[in-house]
Amino acid sequence: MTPDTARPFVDIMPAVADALGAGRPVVALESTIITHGMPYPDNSVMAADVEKIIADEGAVAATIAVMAGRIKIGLSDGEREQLAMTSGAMKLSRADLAFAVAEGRTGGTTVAATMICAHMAGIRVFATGGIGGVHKGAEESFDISADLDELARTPVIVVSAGAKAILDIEKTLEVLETRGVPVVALAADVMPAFWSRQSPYRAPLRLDRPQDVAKLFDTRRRLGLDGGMLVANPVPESDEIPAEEMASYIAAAHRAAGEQKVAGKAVTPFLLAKILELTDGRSLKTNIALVENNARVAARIARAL
Ligand code: PSU
Ligand code: MN
Repeated sequence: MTPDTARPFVDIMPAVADALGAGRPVVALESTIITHGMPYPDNSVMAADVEKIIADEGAVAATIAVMAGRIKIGLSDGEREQLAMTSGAMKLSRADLAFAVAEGRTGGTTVAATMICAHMAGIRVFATGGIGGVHKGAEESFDISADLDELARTPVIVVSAGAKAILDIEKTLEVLETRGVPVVALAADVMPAFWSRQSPYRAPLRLDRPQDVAKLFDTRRRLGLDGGMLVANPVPESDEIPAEEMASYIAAAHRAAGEQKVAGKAVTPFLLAKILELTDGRSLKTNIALVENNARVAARIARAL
């Protein structure tokens, strides 16, 4: 764990500590998706299912969150359920992780904060739904997720279904390239778009197997190249909502956000909730399926490492 001074703030679940000590595969999971990304009880069911998928693949799951000021690396069933039911949880990124710890608060960790905590614990692979990125209209709002900077600096592999399709995927790819983050589509030539298997944009890099991703990560480390990597894993065909169909829901959700002047951290949770409503719950089903799919791939990458 780096740095050593972080230790007093971190609780590593015994099963996770044992696996890390023995060099067995561990996959980190984020918790903003639990506190802000999905409604209760779907969030709780999803969080438990994803942990089970990772276990079935022969790896140990570590869901990361801050609870009453403690950085939790792995949650018990009871803690996970408690977090899923919490209504006032913070949404924690690099900017406010220490605030939550210092003030004894509870919060879901975003991709950025989960990467930081995973790295503290020595976990190298992490599964989520979709990363944050450059929001549409960022040239006016300056709304660019801290997830992108974290990918540039913290050496963790993030397995996602791409950037969430509510974002400007093209600009997100540009920023990732500028910041030196390898973006690898898994067994695909184009970037996936979260709920949809395809976006109009070519993936910067393509690899076909989890072990190839592990090899690239190891090669980067051995070359002394800092920072993380983004794996873009398309949602399974049976669960996807085609991009043409999503486009109108996404546009309507953006209109509603504009009318209600939603800003800052609230934007992503608002858009996800609005799209859930507009699709009558179908987007949630797809979101759960893609997270499960990412967890499976992350476990295979962790095993290959
Ligand atoms: N993936 C999902 N649902 C989510 C998120 C990811 O399927 O809610 C969360 C992640 O925690 C990600 C965050 O870091 O959304 C991005 O928020 P923002 O755009 O405010 O940086
Ligand atoms: Mn933002």
